[in-house]
Amino acid sequence: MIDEPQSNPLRRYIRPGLLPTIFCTGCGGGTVLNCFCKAVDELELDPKRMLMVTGIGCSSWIPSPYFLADTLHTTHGRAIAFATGARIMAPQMKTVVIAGDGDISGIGGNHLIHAARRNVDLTVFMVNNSIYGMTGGQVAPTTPADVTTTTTPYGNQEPAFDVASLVAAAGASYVARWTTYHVFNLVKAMKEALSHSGFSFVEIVGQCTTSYGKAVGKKSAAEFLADYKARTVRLKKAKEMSTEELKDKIVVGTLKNVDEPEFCQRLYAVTERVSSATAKEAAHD
Ligand SMILES: Cc1ncc(C[n+]2csc(CCOP(=O)(O)OP(=O)(O)O)c2C)c(N)n1
Ligand SMILES: [Mg+2]
Repeated sequence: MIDEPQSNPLRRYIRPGLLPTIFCTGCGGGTVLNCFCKAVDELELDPKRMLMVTGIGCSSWIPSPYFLADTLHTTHGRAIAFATGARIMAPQMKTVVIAGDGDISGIGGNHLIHAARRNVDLTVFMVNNSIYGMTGGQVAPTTPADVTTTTTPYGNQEPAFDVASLVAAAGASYVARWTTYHVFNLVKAMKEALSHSGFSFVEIVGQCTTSYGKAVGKKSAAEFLADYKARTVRLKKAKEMSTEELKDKIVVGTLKNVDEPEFCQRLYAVTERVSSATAKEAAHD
């Protein structure tokens, strides 16, 4: 995105004076920001009634400072914990988390699964670049096996998390996965997630042309996007494929979209019940 206010109607969602972004050339962060602005615009959401919560990492810069709304830029791995508290106390705000794979599924993994289990009304966009990008390319729980990173010089000996499946199994009521190649599908999924009541989660497989590019020998966004295109399998087709056939594939689509009781509403209802019972008891005393 170029900092020319009149050139792009989505420019009004970006905090003034900050473009071009500080993202590396070819980084997927700009695409995610662009798609998010588009989703907000198409849904006609008022950014004044949105709270963006994030942690630490390159992907955490997408909402903060770039998106022009209230932001809570928290510590590494704690975005969902802060967002849960904010969502409970400020239900008038649409609470959205955008952060990296390390932040959300590594250090913040426990917050993630419990927020999903509780079905807290949060929208979470996890940018999965398969690495700790900002800190120079350390292995993440999402790094595929055998990839050589700065902390796995002989190749990663651990399998990668399938974060979208993990979150779906933990109890989230909306879960999807797309890549930065699939911009139209991504905008649609973002709109669905933002419109959903309950824990909604979109895993966005996106390129880190610097740290992960170094790890896998890719230099440009074009190389990454061609690779995403080649390795993507739609969920429906994936269901007919064997584990062996699905090795190295990126399964995309809506993994889950159900209506389940949402945590904050349950919390407000029980609080109301207990406080009116306490008030009645006090009136009898
Ligand atoms: C408690 C704590 N541990 C470690 C760090 C260092 N640190 C900052 S960002 C980061 C990883 C970022 O990776 P990710 O969340 O995937 O974001 P990316 O930069 O890849 O978008 C780490 C390890 C920190 N800031 N705080
Ligand atoms: Mg990362």
